[in-house]
Amino acid sequence: MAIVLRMDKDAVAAVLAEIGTLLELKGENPFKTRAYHNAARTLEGLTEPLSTVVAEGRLGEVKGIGDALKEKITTLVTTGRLPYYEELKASLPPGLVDLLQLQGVGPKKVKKMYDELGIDSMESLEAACKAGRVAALDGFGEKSQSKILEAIAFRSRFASRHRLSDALAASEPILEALREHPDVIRCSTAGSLRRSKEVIGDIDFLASSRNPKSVLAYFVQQPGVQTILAQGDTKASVIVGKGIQADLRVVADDEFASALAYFTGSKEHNIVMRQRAISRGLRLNEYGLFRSTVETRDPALRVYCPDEESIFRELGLTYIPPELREDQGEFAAAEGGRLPRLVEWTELKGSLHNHSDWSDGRDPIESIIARAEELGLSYWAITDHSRASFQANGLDVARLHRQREIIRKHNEELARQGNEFRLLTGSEVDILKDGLDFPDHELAQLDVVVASLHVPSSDEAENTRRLIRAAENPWVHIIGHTTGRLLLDRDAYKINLNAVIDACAATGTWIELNAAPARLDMDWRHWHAARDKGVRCVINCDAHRLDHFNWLRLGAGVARKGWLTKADVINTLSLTDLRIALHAKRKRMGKA
Ligand code: DGT
Ligand code: CA
Ligand code: CA
Ligand code: ZN
Repeated sequence: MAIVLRMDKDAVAAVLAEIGTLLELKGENPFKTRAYHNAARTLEGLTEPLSTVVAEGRLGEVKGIGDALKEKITTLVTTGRLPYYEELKASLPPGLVDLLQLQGVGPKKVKKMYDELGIDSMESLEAACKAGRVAALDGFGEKSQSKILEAIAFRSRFASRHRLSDALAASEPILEALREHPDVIRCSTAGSLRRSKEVIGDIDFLASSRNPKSVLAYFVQQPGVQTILAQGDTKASVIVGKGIQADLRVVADDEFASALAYFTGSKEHNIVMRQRAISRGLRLNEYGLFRSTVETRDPALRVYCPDEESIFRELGLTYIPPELREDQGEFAAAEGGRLPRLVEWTELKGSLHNHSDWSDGRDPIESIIARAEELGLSYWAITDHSRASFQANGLDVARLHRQREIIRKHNEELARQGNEFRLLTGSEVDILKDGLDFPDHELAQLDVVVASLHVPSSDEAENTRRLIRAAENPWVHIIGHTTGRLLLDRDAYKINLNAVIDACAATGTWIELNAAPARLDMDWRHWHAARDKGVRCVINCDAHRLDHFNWLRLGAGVARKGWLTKADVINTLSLTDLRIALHAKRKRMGKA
């Protein structure tokens, strides 16, 4: 039987997980709700296409999928719909599920607040908290009421902010489409997206054309556009991707360079640019650079600037890459011709912190090799979790040994084929309260050791002490996701970052720039200073599945924002030089 796939496994998994949640909100028995959540996870981990499994009638053989689930999954896959789910969803107020996004608010609490106080939305929850009615509920109290209010405030602070990766994913197809339009002369993204900010408010596009109307009409019809907010003669605003606003401005081509500089910002950078113009008897605005002592856009006064480079040159500066335009020292450097040549993502040769299906990664080592080769990388470290991360299926010593042996065999096979790509063995070893999760003699056997703090204390001094101790361990190469932040979700844990940076500088321990879109940790704001202290950076994917390999590019954008050059980034080294670098700390500490 050939079947038409109406829904892929991730979409089906999302529906099953939502059914589980809806059932929890209804107070269904935990066995039933858990069955849906488990099935969702099982599907996510499936290594062959779901359509094949369904078509060959093998769904019932998948662990944890009984008859009821089998029928529902088949319906979803073949029709793209499930009446049971739709009815279930309709039987509850739509705002109820939103409440689960609040930290510390689970289905039990939501159900109780709904049953007893009729709370069915963020608004009614906030009102009830402010009136003290939530505190009065059995099992809640003043403390959990004020926690809920804090969580609501936290969430609204981020409602109109988006992760860079989501903004890039939404903007790239639109930019491609604009490039192809015959009426578009030049186009670019601008704003915080072009500056590679880790979190952005809205997407800014700029295009030049003699026919702005046709370009704007084309823009608002792009497949990614969900809503048109406004459409004028030179500007349109739409909603794209995961609810992100995007603006397109269309200008005449001789205004393109100044408009691009202006709308790229940042505001702080623009203010200095404008002052530099004024101090030279010029005026700089979004329409151009003008020989004038008053505000103008008179074409007769225009200083010919076909590109951004020429604007900077007129103002006595070398070209400042967009990532550096934050008024954080770029002017002094550009004046003296001392701007660094920033690292390019194509210079990266691999990633030194990644997971496989031995711990909580999705893919087997064979697929990881194939993907890395396909991308033309030189090396890829497998650093699965250590045993303390039991929820992530962390490896104990016996499994670590077995994995090391298997990787060694893969490398032998690669060598036999004359292939120069190599896997590196490793571990993302947990930093525990009193040391690392593996003894030194185990770490000593590994090519790459990343040490990460996954369960921090609430005490800053304690966390700082633990990280410094990890840096002082001769076998640890890299401190992983240094602050533990999750962008728009969880703040960094308490830590004296300067003290950790100093310890890394003193011991020759590298700091990771974790390129996962939610992390981008350590933050770009600290890299310039860390680099000056002698700390080197490793841009790591922390990949848990094959599509995470693309994060190298995201990480490089943020590294550029931290002023880093090729020489500052360890994983631009060739495999031979990397091996030497991996030995350097151990050698220095008299261990190798
Ligand atoms: P976002 O969208 O909040 O992540 O940040 P941006 O930087 O993209 O800001 P946005 O979209 O409000 O404006 C884009 C650029 O336009 C901004 O980086 C600088 C420029 N700009 C906007 N408003 C002003 C302003 O009032 N003064 C100056 N000097 N520049 C401005
Ligand atoms: Ca913007
Ligand atoms: Ca904007
Ligand atoms: Zn980790």
